[in-house]
Amino acid sequence: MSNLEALIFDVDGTLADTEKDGHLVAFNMAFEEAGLDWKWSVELYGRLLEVTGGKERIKFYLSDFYKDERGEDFEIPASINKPLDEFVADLHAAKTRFYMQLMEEGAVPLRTGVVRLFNEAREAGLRLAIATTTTPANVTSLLTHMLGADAIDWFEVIAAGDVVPAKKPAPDIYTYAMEKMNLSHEQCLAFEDSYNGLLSSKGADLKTIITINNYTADHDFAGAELVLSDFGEPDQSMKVIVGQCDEPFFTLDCARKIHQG
Ligand code: XBP
Ligand code: MG
Repeated sequence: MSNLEALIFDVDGTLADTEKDGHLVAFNMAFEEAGLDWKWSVELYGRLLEVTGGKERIKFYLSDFYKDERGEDFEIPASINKPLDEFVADLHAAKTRFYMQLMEEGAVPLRTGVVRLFNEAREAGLRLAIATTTTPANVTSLLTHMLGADAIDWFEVIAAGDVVPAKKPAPDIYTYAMEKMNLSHEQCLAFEDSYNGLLSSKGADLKTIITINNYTADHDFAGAELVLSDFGEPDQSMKVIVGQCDEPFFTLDCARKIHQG
């Protein structure tokens, strides 16, 4: 068995609860700005999360939900007058702008234990990477506003968004990150929060640790090595839902045991 060399983190839902408090809010702001009378609820957004990628999610809404809600298919208003792909791309660009604004305002804090785990890993000389479906600018914005401008340099690779054509649940984004680091799956651990994320990391043969959140608590995590409520802190114990970790919070010791196990 190889040594553990790198930790690869998903972003949305794993590092922060960005779906409900960031992406959803930004989508609705973009719809309003575009003069559309769409307003996604927290519940509807949970169903839309089945499809990863913001542009893909807008199209999923139009193809699978719009008619049920409104009784008719969506037609691009004459005042907008663009092909669908361009309409969706422009709407999504506005959503990214609003999302970055929310990050600047500090709207979404990092989840319990995330900063501690980053620091512990850096002190131990482990390499860090990101493998996410979201737009690269969103990742930069979250990390710099929560951790400081130099935090981008903590990550050897930030694999994000359209850098690979097939988004999660395809394994491509993890494979891409490992190729960039010149590491094999046996030298890395993945951290995820969702079923689609786990399919992606497992598709890349990575041992995976899950931290659940409100949107993903009932997902099927068969195949994950460990399922946790969060990473915990010395004064804030995590809950171990599946698997074994003897400490009250997730440490590198625990990560190494999982990797070797
Ligand atoms: C989560 C996603 C993303 C975001 C939206 O990715 O599916 O689509 O919801 O981001 P992950 P964009 O959990 O892999 O971080 O609108 O920028 O696509
Ligand atoms: Mg996620």
